Amino acid sequence: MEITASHPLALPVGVTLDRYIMHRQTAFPYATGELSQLLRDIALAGKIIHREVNRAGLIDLTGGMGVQNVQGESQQKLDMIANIRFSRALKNGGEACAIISEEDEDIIFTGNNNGKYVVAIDPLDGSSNIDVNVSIGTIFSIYRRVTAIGTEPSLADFLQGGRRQVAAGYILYGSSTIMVYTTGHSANGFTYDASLGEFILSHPDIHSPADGQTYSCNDGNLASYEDGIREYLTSCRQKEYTARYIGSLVADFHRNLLKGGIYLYPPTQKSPTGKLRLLYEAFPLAFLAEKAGCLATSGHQAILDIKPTSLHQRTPLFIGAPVMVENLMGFLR
Ligand code: AFP
Repeated sequence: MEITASHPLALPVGVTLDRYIMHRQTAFPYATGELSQLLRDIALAGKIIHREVNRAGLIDLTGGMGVQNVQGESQQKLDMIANIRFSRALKNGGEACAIISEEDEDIIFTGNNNGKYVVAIDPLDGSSNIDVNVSIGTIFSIYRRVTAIGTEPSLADFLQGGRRQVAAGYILYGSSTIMVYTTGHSANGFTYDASLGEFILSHPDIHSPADGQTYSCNDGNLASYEDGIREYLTSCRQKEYTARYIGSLVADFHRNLLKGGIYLYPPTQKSPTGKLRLLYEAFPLAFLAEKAGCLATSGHQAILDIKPTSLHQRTPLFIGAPVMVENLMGFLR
């Protein structure tokens, strides 16, 4: 059989996430493999969520639970399922000693007090989009614990500050499922091939465009934005930029990361300190963004420089192409 250049067999399957993680691990002589295993546990839970999201409408997984989470937001069935899947994967994996999740008020102790890491996670972000087949995502952030190994982890393990993250990333369940993460070096994306059950390296060493012409914010909140933000948005319109807002942070962020753009969630009257959560939304995306050449700010300081004081703390967030973020900063007083 002749295998031409366009024949499917001519295309290599590529590097799997497992192989990539193993390869990266060998680049660090003292790495013991625990962080690698933790990333694999997260990817495994991501595959399970991919499956649940894809059949949600068929097995009655859409719709609300009729209860609110700790944020006062209505909890969807898939929110709860994703929370259980990730908590279970991290508990069973054995590397994480504690977890915080958007869905739980307090620290979840995994019982693995010998684990070196803690994980902050938003198991399913953008969940108001679940019922209408719009992209949603998981966001995660990993720290090496500061409390002694073998003891019970504490709040201090989670309030270290964004620059102390050892890995962070997201899984976007969109037109395809993709996991993008960094361990503090490059940012890399792995697209899920469901037929193989593998994440395959599809976006190596992501470098985001320095500038862009897309802005993403909830225009319905315009009246309650501060003047500087309104003026910035007016300038975007005058320049005939494109407005794109999915209402799923991961999806909006991912698009802007690849194509160039800015995502804005400023303070509003309803959410005067911002809506998004610092530990499991802003910190991980800011960490990843900086590795890909983007900027992330609260309007007053770099997101990664914010000193966290509580688990579910909120922050305003302006994140994306550096030229656009700097331009926006010029409008803030
Ligand atoms: P949900 O998970 O409640 O849908 O919130 C999603 C989110 O945290 C983030 O993903 C969106 O960008 C943002 O909130 C959307 O908020 P608005 O609906 O206020 O624009």
